[in-house]
Amino acid sequence: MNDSKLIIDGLVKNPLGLGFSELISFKPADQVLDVSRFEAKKKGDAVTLESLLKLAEPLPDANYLTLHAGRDNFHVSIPLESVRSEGLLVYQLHGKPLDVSDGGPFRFLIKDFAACHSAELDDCANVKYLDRIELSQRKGLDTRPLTDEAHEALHREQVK
Ligand SMILES: Nc1nc2c(c(=O)[nH]1)N[C@H]1C(S)=C(S)[C@@H](COP(=O)(O)O)O[C@H]1N2
Ligand SMILES: [Mo]
Repeated sequence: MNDSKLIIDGLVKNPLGLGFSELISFKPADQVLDVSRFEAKKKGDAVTLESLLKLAEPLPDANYLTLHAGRDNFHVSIPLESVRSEGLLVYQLHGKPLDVSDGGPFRFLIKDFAACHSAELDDCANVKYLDRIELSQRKGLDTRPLTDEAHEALHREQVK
């Protein structure tokens, strides 16, 4: 049994904790099957960020969305408006919760992401082991590497 919950909190009307069983019962229009069509190397099925936000109801002063991965202390903060229609939450592969080896149980994915280190919505913002989405007025924690050296080191660390 996988009972991990994804928390959505901060500047929202309805703070949420959602698990596999809730996500799998989202309606078909909110489901995005087979994310490999956006980028061949990513895999699994997702729900749209928009469907999560519809439930959580961000407050008017929520300007930033911060993606937290406690597992390896990785965090990314991006302007909410830029990611609203682009964000996906990957949560299953072949009908089972997404494995940690694939960045699960929850993995954020931007449909049209830029190359690492080239824009706000870059591959580095595709946060694995996501456990919390936090809405805030100002930019939140962002631990994406700033230099090419630090970025290369992070990528080396991630090679399985
Ligand atoms: N939790 C977590 N998510 C992460 C990272 C990380 O170090 N930890 N690295 C990021 C970076 S720098 C990149 S380029 C992508 C790589 O995704 P991939 O493993 O699917 O290629 O994951 C991003 N998500
Ligand atoms: Mo990256």
